[in-house]
Amino acid sequence: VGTTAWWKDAVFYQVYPASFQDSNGDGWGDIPGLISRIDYLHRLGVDVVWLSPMFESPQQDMGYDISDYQAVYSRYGTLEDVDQLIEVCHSRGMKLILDLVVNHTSDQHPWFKESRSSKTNPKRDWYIWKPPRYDSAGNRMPPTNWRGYFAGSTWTWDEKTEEYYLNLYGPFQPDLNWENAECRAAIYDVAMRFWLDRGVDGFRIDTVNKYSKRTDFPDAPITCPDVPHQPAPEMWCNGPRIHEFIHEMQTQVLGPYNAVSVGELSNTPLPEQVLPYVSAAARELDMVFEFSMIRLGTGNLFHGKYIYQPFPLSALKRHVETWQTFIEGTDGWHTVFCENHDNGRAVSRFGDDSTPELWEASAKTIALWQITSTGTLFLYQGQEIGMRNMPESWGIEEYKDVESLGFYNEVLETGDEKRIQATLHGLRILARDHSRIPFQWDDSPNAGFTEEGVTPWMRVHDQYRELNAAKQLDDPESVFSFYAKALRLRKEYRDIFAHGPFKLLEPENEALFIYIKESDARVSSSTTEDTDTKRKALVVMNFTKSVQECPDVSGALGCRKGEESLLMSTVRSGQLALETCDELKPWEGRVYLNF
Ligand code: TEU
Repeated sequence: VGTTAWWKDAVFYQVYPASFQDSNGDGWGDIPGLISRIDYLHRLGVDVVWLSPMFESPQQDMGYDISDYQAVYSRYGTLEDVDQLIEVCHSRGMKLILDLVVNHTSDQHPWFKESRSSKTNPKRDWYIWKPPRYDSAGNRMPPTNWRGYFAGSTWTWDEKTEEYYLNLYGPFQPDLNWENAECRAAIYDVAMRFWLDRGVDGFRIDTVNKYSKRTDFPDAPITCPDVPHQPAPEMWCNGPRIHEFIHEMQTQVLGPYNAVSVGELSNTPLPEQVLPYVSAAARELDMVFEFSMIRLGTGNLFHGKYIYQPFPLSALKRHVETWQTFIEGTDGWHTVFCENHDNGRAVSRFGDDSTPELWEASAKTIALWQITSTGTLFLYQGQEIGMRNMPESWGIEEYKDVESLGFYNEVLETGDEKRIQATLHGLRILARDHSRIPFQWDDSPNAGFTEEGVTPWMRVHDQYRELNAAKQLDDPESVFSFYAKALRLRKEYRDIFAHGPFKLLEPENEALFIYIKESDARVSSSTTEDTDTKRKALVVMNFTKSVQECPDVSGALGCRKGEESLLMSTVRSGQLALETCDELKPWEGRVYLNF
């Protein structure tokens, strides 16, 4: 009922190929391994698989440094494996989207090899080259004082042609020059049409707001006087031509192929900045990831990102409220997510994994929060079984991520012991590595991720014998079973959960997270539309480890006492006696309906 695009109700699931399932015993996940697990995803209720980069790459940023957009990194498999994955997904009524990484290539990409070969090479202008500056003592300096995402300057000196090239990320990730129309045309052809022609259904678009930089390349204000390079996301985020470029990508490629698109929109904290990307009339993107909520706990995005900043529940609720409501009354759409490959695990960051009981309760309550939220729902591999951050006891040698190590090595050089310990503490909560340890399938050696006796590329969590999918699949009370059931209910009550307007209650309450979701008449199958009998849900979640008083449910729902019904509870069945509903157990979540 209600003509809404398929991707608004679809459940997306991000697979990080290196860590999902190894099929050939090299300790590295691969596409045949993923294919062997598609039925598991189908059973969970996944409609679309988002596969993080599996392209040819030197793997210095886990495949977000691509050296050939039309080849598959050998440890992941072959082009034929991808064709088979597309076939297997489509045969189950599922879809597949790939990761489109076109802000930069690897420095090993032929385009860059040509561009750096000489100042007159036809592809010189496909990347961003600038002559050096010199300080008063005649020392060579980068063109600007900008700091990149992995610590250090955004400029790398190239001896051969004696110029710097721009790299917002690692020196091995030179930025493509989107000002060059020939370069953009090649991106659309080589990185996009090639895969759409093979049957891929769309893209998650990496760093989607960074293609248009300030072309005057000014220095950034000095905000971190103790380091030579300054945070400057305003120099390359949401730049002067970004909407022109994204609109061009839509009209030239995404639209003609009817490809679904979800953009990664970091450093864009204002709704009025986000709406232009997702307004249907603008014909840019279908939806975006906005990062304010998931960034909670990180310090200053750049220099202090891994100095952990505790935050109150009210801060999380305010971000949720902003992003649950900003599309109301507009032709925009949004996404719901709390995990991905760039962040620590939700149950460790926003829940409580300090005891098995609190871990299970908070993992389920996080599931309730996600599943009752408006927008397209994205799950990250392992979230559905409550996978946790690496044990605190693990040392820095278990962290492989170029960003984690960039920040750690930078602080190590300062010799500031206090800051070093603070950075390690922050990494133990926030590092991108936590979401990249091998998927815990079962209690066999290496958690069933790879064969016994093989050393996986990252260490398997010590707790895999207790926390694994096999243990949960047939337990009706497990985190997995809760997700599967809740996903079905999200579909059944899509007018309320996936589409309905959000209203936060008790915003300053630092223990309870309570909101009302109403039915969106445009997609509702029920006929009663007058306001007081409009279908509504009340979501009540205890975000603490202590018992809390339950609010007045019928009052909040605006219905007569006893008319409300309990749709979902995170408490194991049999433990919840309705007559004691005036108390919420630690990390208990409930969803009531007013019908
Ligand atoms: O992330 C872009 C991005 O902004 C993140 O790098 C995030 O801001 C961060 O972790 C630094 O603060 C995308 C990919 O998701 C990430 O894995 C890649 O490392 C990055 O782009 C470069 O391609």
